[in-house]
Amino acid sequence: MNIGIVCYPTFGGSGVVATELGKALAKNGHHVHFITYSKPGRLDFFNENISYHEVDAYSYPLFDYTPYELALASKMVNVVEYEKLDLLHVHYAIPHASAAYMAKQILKTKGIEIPVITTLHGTDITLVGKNPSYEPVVTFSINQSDIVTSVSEDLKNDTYKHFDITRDIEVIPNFIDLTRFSKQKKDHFKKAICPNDEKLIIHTSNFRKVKRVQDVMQVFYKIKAAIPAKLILIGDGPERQMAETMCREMHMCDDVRFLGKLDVVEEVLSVGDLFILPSESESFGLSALEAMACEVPVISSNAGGIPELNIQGVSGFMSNIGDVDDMAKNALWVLKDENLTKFKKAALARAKEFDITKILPLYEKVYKKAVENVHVGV
Ligand code: GMT
Repeated sequence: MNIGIVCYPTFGGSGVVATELGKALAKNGHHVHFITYSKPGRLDFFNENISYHEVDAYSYPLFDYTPYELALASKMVNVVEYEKLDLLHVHYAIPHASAAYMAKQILKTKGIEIPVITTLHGTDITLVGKNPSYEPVVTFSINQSDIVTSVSEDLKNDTYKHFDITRDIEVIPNFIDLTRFSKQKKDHFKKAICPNDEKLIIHTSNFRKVKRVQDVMQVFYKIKAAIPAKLILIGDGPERQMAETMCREMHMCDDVRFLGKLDVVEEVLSVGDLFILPSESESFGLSALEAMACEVPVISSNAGGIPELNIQGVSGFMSNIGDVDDMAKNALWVLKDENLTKFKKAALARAKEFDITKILPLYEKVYKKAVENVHVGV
């Protein structure tokens, strides 16, 4: 198939899922056209089945806000028409689903029927989408998509709760490429970070408020009070300064490293003993799945779709949002030498259930259905 993928090219989870999906589809023989405003981070290689179309949003002194959505819709029209796409798959509703709706209507006037598949990822529903500034457009564009998927049951339920949705939403969970995310031998790295065999705790996020990075610092403080441990934080965002200040005030700077944004997360995860994800809201928790694939058990909150991934007492533990005492207690239990190996194995076993080879056919099935329905005029 000739597939158009529209996504954010940034480090965020939805962009990662869209890019990895496109790469896997290309490997399976489809031609994938990425349409976005800059090249996605994980697309820095040549593949004959992958094309990249940059959206160039022309600005003008009159505009206080550049109308990106219009430029995106125009680019979609152009690519669908000239590359003869079979479908458009847009990731993250805002503004991709409404731009796709507009492109679809324009293409209709040219005699081209293009099915639009919208995948909901999380904050497009739980945080941003339900804001009155966007809600009517999000509701409309979800209802107008040919097929809608969400990355967890919880996100699907949230979508029905917050929007007046009149159509089915299919759940297709996020996935992991185990050929990339698997434990690598990085003993020298572990030795450099943990010279005295300390336990290594890892957190990865975009450091937004929903991630509750302050809880990561609190939990680590409590772990460190009980056993020798180090903390690595990967990523960057608005709460990083707060976390660094907390780190100084708690006198733990010698044991905490902020690595910023990193392409090779799997190399760090390979030497981790425990992953912390205390989010206030999380539709799925892709970062936790990446950790589990590298044999790192997860201490998390029980927010959103996390319980669909992390199995209580098996791949790690979940606590109520903000319950840092319980998180620290569970972390210390997992980190006990007699328990750790069992949890690491269980984390990997759970991750294998989300292997991309199992999830890719679900998307291919959706694509087939969307294209068939368009041809029979459903
Ligand atoms: O985590 C974020 O805030 C980024 C956001 C995104 O869309 O880029 O992530 C969301 O989508 C990911 C991929 O489907 C999910 O794994 C994350 O759980 C979800 N984040 C939230 O719901 C907060």
